[in-house]
Amino acid sequence: MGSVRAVAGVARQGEGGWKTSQQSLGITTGAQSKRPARSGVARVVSLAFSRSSDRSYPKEHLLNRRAKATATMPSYKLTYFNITGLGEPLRFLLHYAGIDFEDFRVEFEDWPALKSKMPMEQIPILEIDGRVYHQTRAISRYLAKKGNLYGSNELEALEIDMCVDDIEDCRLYYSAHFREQEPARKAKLLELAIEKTPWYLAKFEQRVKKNGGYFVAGKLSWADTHFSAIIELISNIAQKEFVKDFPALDKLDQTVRSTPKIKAYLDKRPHTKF
Ligand SMILES: N[C@@H](CCC(=O)N[C@@H](CS)C(=O)NCC(=O)O)C(=O)O
Repeated sequence: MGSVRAVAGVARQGEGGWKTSQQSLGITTGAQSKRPARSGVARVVSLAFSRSSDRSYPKEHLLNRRAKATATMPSYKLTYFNITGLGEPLRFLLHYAGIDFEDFRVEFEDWPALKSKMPMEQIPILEIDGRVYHQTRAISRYLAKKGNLYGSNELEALEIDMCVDDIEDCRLYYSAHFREQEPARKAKLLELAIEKTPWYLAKFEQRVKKNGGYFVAGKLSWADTHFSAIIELISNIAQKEFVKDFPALDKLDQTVRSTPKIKAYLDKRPHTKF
């Protein structure tokens, strides 16, 4: 653990808003996890590594047995980059469900040292009582059940999954652009993503209009929260406010963003480019 230190700018959300703190290393202690869950409260921390020889991600981050043994409420820790990206749909769900969690934000320069410690060498991961879970959509389903955002029956759940996968199909064009290193190909991939997006959004617009203003069954589900998080991401990458051309989607996005717990998070979240 000696190789890890909390950094300046580490932020903690308390009643007075975001506060810097040197205290948190992003490790959930037994004492912390005894605290009863507070609605929609997250601690945001960043991780930095010293330049010493041991640059490993401490085991305590991944498996905190002490926390597990002493917790009265499950402890949740989300690890993702300090951007919206694939972390944001999970942050929306955690806040919406009123789950007290640690919002652990990794700086890009620290990622190489952390990568090999992750189950699939990628993030986001969610630790629940020190156990590590990965894959955004798998975690989302778990959280959506906690927040009652996964439909009222199996067929609604199927429809929600279907919509999320459609949203992901659209996002993947941006992911291809993001991953490409060669400048000309990168620019071409962004062009392609921007060209494809309205086709997806037109389909989504029809669906949302038909379903009473939501993706599925006339009520809020994690398809809606996922959409809102992803449309923000791709709009920022493309520098284009796509939803303005799609009134039903625009309204749905505002509905998601004005749900009290998501709004409270949005009002206080760190400002990031993506
Ligand atoms: N299928 C995974 C994809 C995760 C993923 O693509 N993570 C990216 C960030 S959005 C990542 O870790 N990139 C760094 C890397 O691959 O080294 C999921 O949905 O969680």
